[in-house]
Amino acid sequence: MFGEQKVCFSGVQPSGNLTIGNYLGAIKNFAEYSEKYKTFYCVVDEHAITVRQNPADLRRRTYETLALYMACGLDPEKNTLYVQSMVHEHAELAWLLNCFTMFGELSRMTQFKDKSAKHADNINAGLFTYPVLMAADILLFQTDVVPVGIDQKQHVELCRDIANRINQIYPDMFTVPEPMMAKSGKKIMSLAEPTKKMSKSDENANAVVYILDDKDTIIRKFKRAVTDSEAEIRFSEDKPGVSNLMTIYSCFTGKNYDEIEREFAGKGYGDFKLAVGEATADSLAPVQARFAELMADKAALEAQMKRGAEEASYYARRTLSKFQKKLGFVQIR
Ligand code: AQP
Repeated sequence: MFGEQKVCFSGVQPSGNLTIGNYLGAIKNFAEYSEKYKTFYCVVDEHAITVRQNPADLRRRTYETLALYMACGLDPEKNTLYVQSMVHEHAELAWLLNCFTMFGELSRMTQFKDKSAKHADNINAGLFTYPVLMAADILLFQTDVVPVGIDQKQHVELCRDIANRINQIYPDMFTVPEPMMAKSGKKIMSLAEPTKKMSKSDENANAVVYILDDKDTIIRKFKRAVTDSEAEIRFSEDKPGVSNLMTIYSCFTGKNYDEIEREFAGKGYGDFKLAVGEATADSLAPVQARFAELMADKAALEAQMKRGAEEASYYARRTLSKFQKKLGFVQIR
């Protein structure tokens, strides 16, 4: 909370091409918060380097992620849109928070366990302390709500624990944030292994639908999606593949599961998969068209990066300096 206004913060890593999981679980919902909250949406490039990145790809994806924010309806006049590494207070606050975060807490983070299994040759300290940087991202803006997919809920809970711990020592230092999850779409699953989350860094491109995939590719990927041996379109825990497709269809069409079951009663998976592909492609088409326009004007994106970083820094500086003062750091202005 800054003054009377409640704050919303979220971020997306430019660690790969963004997926419909990132879109439905996070970005699509960001715009809804602009009316009610002071919103900060960040391209979290510092998080992305916990896994090795090709520098040229990281740079390109940073522009692309910012452009996608705008293409998905985030108006830079109503939202602070910026790049994390351009606001040095993120990394500075992260160090301070490290000193209030326990080794045991970080060891319990499931994303750390998953990512260290996946990148066994590079289990770096950044991968381990990633949730502390995320806590800094959030606490820097005295954030009230954090829209995220379910995979990030554990990190927001750790952020709350860190904030509460610090507030006990230094009363009223940080606003304690709440995670906000979409009713539907908070966990979109892989098309190849529907018990696993859809991830932008998945090596199997057929398991993932990217926001920027063209219509033919989207339809082809849905046609190949793993389902089951029945031919019944029904939402059920024992039908993870079909249920995932129903969730995606529901998110893009606004229809609920009962309506979808009725719509496809007596029809086979072929018809259903085609309908999911078409609904997805048609919904993404305007985003893709706007994205192409935005990417054509690199100077405008850079101007936005600069303006966004200045706006974010103004608030970030206030929180950081308040905390430094409480900690006993000498401050001479
Ligand atoms: N499959 C998903 N379903 C719903 N929400 C999802 N999110 C990610 N995957 C899904 C949400 O998207 C936001 C941005 O995610 P991130 O860039 O911080 O990284 P992540 O959570 O680690 O997502 P990825 O796609 O799996 O990235 P990689 O492969 O680099 O690790 C978050 O709010 C996240 O919850």
